[in-house]
Amino acid sequence: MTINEPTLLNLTSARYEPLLLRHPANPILSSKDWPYSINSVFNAGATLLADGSTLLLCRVEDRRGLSHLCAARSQNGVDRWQIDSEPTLMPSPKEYPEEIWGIEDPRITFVPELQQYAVTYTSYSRGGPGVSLALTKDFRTFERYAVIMPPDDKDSALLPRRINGYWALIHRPMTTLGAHIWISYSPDLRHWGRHRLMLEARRGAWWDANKIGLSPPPIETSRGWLVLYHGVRHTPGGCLYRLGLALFDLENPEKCLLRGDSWIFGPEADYERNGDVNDVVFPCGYTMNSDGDTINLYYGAADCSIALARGSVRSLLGWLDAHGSSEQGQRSQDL
Ligand code: BMA
Repeated sequence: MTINEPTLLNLTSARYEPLLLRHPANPILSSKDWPYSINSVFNAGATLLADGSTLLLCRVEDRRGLSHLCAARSQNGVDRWQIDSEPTLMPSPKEYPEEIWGIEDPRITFVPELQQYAVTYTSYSRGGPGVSLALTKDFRTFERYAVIMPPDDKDSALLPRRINGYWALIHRPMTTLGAHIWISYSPDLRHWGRHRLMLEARRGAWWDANKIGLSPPPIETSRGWLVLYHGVRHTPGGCLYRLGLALFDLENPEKCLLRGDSWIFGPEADYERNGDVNDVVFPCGYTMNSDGDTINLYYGAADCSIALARGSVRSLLGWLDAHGSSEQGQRSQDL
């Protein structure tokens, strides 16, 4: 037996090197930190601002059950959060009827060409969740593009630059094929087409069977777009949300180069296992340290709080080299 041969022993999670390390201050934000009365705060988009501070655009659920977005800013991305004293982006169902049941799960992409941040979020309409887009320079005023992907669709992020002249949006429509990750292209951020399947949920007993979705926006590396995605395992005890890894071609992002077989991060800590929805880790954003390698992953824990885990892009890529395969990724191209 060589050291690289997979064995039952190294398939047990206890023997895996942890790739994402939980911050000791977790959870870093919860309802008790909020300047106004809320039910819960979770699933936050994240970005670094021009001054180097961290901005989280948090999903806040009020006590009606409807969500809005609220910005929290911190110098170190860990504590001393300055939270907007009132909601930063509220659903506006009069102008945007698709937001009647709230707005959720934002992902933030800084777009150098526009010198603006693109925020994609779920708008919860009578017809189900859809994908909406807004642009902002400062997270105080927003230019809303309204729904860009009709229901049932969510888990979306814009790539930071055009691919062959077109903007590219990753998203997760529900189709008769299942809940898979797709990519679509647009010349102007308003008209979308050339829809392609990017990564499909596996079937049967797999951890990512039946339902997957993009987690934070893809991480651009010299080897490709590194994608953290969530897989949802339906069990008799409820759903289990865990994270996996895949790598996509830089100039042809619908082409999966590598996909890991095992999940790399799942609910373990008490604040991830118990909450409004048990057993959920749900990252919507990350920031990159100045070393160009350390990522700070911000994730919703059990639909109740926001937590932070740190990892290294180099280690994530190394793990994919050791544990990923190109066949699993390639299969979705065959459909
Ligand atoms: C998903 C999304 C997330 C949520 C998760 C667990 O479908 O709606 O907002 O955190 O379910 O409830």
